[in-house]
This record gives sequence, structure tokens and C-alpha cells, in this order.
Amino acid sequence: KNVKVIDHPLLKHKLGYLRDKNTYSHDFREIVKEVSKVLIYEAMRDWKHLESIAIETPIAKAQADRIVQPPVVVSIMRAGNGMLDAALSMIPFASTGFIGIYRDKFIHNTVEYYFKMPQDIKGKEVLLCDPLIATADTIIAAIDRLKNYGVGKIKVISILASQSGLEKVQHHHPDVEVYTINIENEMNDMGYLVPGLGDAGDRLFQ
Ligand code: HSX
Repeated sequence: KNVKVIDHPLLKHKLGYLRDKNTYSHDFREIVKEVSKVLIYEAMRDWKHLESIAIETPIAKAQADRIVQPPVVVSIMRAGNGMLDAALSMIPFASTGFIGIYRDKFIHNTVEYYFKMPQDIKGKEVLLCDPLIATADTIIAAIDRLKNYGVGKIKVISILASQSGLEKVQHHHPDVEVYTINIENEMNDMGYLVPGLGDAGDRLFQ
């Protein structure tokens, strides 16, 4: 129930281009931004922190809603950076954090090489961006780290996620919601999603 698959014909259409190996970086980057905006939009759907402020339209005085206590957008580098512009364009007043982490093939563990959060993230909601969840080791390690800082609710924004990876996330972090476009049933020996879209970082940044 904490996995939200955002099912929409336009997203399906765009996902086809992301999967296609003949879609090169420039277009791939643009489409990642487009689908990320939709995922962020859905992840913010239940946002409760709105305040009403007085404004004037060209015609009359009016009340307008403003989001308060904005979330922290966190990118898991490097592929998450491809989603960051989209997230910040949707929530321009959000603060941003970065986690550099990768799954090391040789030591069979995740390695963190960078961790930089804005000040005072305690209790703040986090939108954690990484285009892919395969084994889920990366995302789980990132969630573990964020929870050590006492952040509020964590929502993961991911373009594709494996069924087994999602189960693992739910097992370790049942309170975390995942927003994705499609669940992939298979993974190969290298830990790539099948059919997937390849290595998101490479396809974004070549
Ligand atoms: C890719 O591998 C993605 O961007 C993620 O950071 C990671 C997903 O793999 P896994 O840890 O879920 O197996 O570079």
C-alpha cells in the first residue's frame, strides 16, 4: 500500500522513450525531468501544510494558498541529480540534500562517499530521488542514513523499481512511500532491471 504506481498514458508513452537505447542523453534527460515532475506532483498530493494569505488579483482582493514547511529534496548521486531540477522547479522553495552512495560489486556492500544535508532537517519531510531501485541496497542505505538525522516522513521518487527491491524497502522501512511509474519483475545477474532502461547515470550524463 505504500507503493504508488502512477499509471498514466503519457507516462507510459514517455517511459517507452526512456527504455529505448536509441534515445540519447539530451532527450533522455528531458524526459527524466518531465516524468519526475509528475511523480513529485503525486508525492505532494497529500501535503497538509498550506496557509492562506491575502493577495489581490487584478480584479479583487482574494485569499491564496501557500505551501509552508516545504520538504527537503534529496538526490542520490549521480542519477538522482537528473531528477533534481524537475523537483526544484515544482517546489522552488524546497531545500536540497545530496547523498553520494553506490553499491560496490567487489565488497558486496554500499559505499557512501558524500553526505550533505541542509541545516536542521529534523522532522522535515524528505523527497528522496533516484531513478532506479534494483536490489534496493542503495535506497535502503540512504533511508537508514536520513533516519539517523531524525527526518520526518520519507517519500522515494523513482522511475522504475523492481518487485523484489520494493518488498525489501517495505520490509526494512514500512513507513516509507515509494512513487514510481512501473514495477519491473526481473533483474539480471549484474543487478540491472529487465527490461529496465540501462544505467540511468550513464544514460543521463554519458
Ligand atoms: C543505479 O543503481 C541507481 O541510480 C541507483 O542508485 C542504484 C540502484 O541499484 P540498487 O542498489 O537498488 O541495486 O545507479
